[in-house]
Amino acid sequence: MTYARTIPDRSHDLSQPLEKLGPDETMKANSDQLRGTIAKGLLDEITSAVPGDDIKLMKFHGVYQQDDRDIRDERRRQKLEPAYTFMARVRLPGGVLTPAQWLKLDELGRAYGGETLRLTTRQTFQFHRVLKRNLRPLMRGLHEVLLDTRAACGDDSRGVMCSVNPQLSALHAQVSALAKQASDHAIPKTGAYQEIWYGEERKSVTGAEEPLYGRTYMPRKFKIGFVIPPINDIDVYAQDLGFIAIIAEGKLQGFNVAIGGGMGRTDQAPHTYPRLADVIGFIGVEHVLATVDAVMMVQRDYGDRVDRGRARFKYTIDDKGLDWIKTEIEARLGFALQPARAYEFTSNGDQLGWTRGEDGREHCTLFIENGRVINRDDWPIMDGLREIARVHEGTFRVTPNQNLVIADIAPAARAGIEKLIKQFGLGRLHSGSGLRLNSMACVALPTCGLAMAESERYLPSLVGKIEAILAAHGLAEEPITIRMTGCPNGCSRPYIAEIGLTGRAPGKYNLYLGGGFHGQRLNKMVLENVAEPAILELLEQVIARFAAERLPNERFGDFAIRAGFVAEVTEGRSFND
Ligand code: SRM
Ligand code: SF4
Repeated sequence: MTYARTIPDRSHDLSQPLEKLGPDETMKANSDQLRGTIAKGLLDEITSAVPGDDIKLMKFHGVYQQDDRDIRDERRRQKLEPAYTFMARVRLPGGVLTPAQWLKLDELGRAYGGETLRLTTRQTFQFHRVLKRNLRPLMRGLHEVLLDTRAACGDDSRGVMCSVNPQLSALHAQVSALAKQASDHAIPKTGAYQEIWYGEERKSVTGAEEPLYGRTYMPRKFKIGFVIPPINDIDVYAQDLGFIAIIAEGKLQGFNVAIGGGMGRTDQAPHTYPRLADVIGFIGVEHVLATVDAVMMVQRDYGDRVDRGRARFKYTIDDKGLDWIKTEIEARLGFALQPARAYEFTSNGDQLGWTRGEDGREHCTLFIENGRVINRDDWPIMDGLREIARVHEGTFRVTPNQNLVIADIAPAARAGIEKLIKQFGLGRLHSGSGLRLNSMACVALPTCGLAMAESERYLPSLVGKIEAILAAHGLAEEPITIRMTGCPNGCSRPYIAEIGLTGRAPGKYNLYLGGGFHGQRLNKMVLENVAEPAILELLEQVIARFAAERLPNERFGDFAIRAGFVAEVTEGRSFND
């Protein structure tokens, strides 16, 4: 698809003077298009941290400064600076990568990332515990295999998601190519990244260095995703801008456009809330990039630049009104959206195990619990995947549920891959219960600076206890979505799970029930700030009644509402407070 940006840049014409906006706006505007003093700070050997605003600016480069929270207090007692390291997030539109790229990620993870890789809920990889001095070698290593970390974080267009959908080979190729194009199109264009990380000379540019973003970039992060029904694996209603593929007679007709999804909220701040996206119309395939521009420009121009807590697109839409926003988008597009077309979702999970695409190629989706790729004592997951990457001739796809598809396997090569899966025990990964196979946890402690409670390190054991209850009621195989986070920010999209848990304090969680099985309905809080015994006690009651009273094919989340465990949940948008 070719598309030339023609819409005039308005970003320097902010609605208010810079000094009246939030401090982050001044920081961005004064950063010399994301350069700041990052290059200098990387060379300072006195501290393992970077100074001041560079911490925030580095996010636009996909890098977060963190410290090991497990030893934070001990270091403070010893009067040592915190154990600073960095998280680096790869930009991987649609989660597709080659075996050569896998091997490089594996090598870099072993060398600089604590011998582990983390698959994320937006289909990419994170390296944790990278020392400051290793950041440049890491970035250059990624560059060798045409990967980067640009805009993986920051107030810009984040990692663009795309359904993995192994069976629909041709459609997947078409839509995932669009996701890649959208990502390349929407990320910042500043040369800062190449200068800082690859050591390139600054190039002179004619005109604005950032035609779309100007000096102040977006008011907040902006998330785009493409979904191919019937599997809503990307949770399209959680995206700021979602494209829902409309297929007729096996051909891509275009996309329904959904706007205004988002998960983040703050406890006891009812003006912050998760929100599901609204479908506002249909566009042809040729209008995808123009729609990306139009929607981003509306948010760029009208998003809240004073209060970051209200700066996501969902709040702009609620403050201005959906019709008003739609009119603004259409004005920038220069045409009216067509009426939305019919589509249907059936689930938001992954189809695990082997599937065959319409072109005869084989695909194997492996369950990777909470996306953690690591060698455990008796279970060398990282080694196993490296061996597969050494012989595999297709691609890998990271799924939005933190799982991994070994994709595009020629039928003759299947036996070899199966042998390796068996040899390294990777098949063990998908022998779990229906609950475990539909579980997701965010990273949380010890690296996430915002975590209030454990998530990735705790969910597997909690799931084990719920599994025992399910098994006692004959429901071990029942697919139920459960998602946990260490704080209310919602990184594992817990507010659309059938069972959602968000951390409040060490060992304490809010429990949510009633989310829709295909991501169509927000759940509702049923217990606030409680520990494991209370969580298990309530779940025992709901599960026992579900086993006894469910209707044919009734989902756990639907039952929790019908049985009255969850009050007042409406289809579509609903708020938790
Ligand atoms: Fe997230 C911040 C991890 C997906 C909502 N998220 C963070 C940070 C960077 C913490 C920070 O700001 O210091 C976490 C880093 C932890 C660590 O140590 O690695 C973090 N988010 C993650 C990941 C790795 C979770 C995971 O276990 O997979 C996911 C990486 C995605 C990626 O590859 O790009 C991740 N985060 C999400 C999602 C899910 C999604 O996008 O589909 C959401 C909810 C959707 C949304 O944005 O509304 C999400 N993360 C947040 C928020 C709340 C934003 C808000 O609007 O309020 C924050 C906090 C913030 O931005 O201020 C946050
Ligand atoms: Fe950290 Fe909270 Fe996101 Fe979990 S949900 S990774 S604790 S910001």
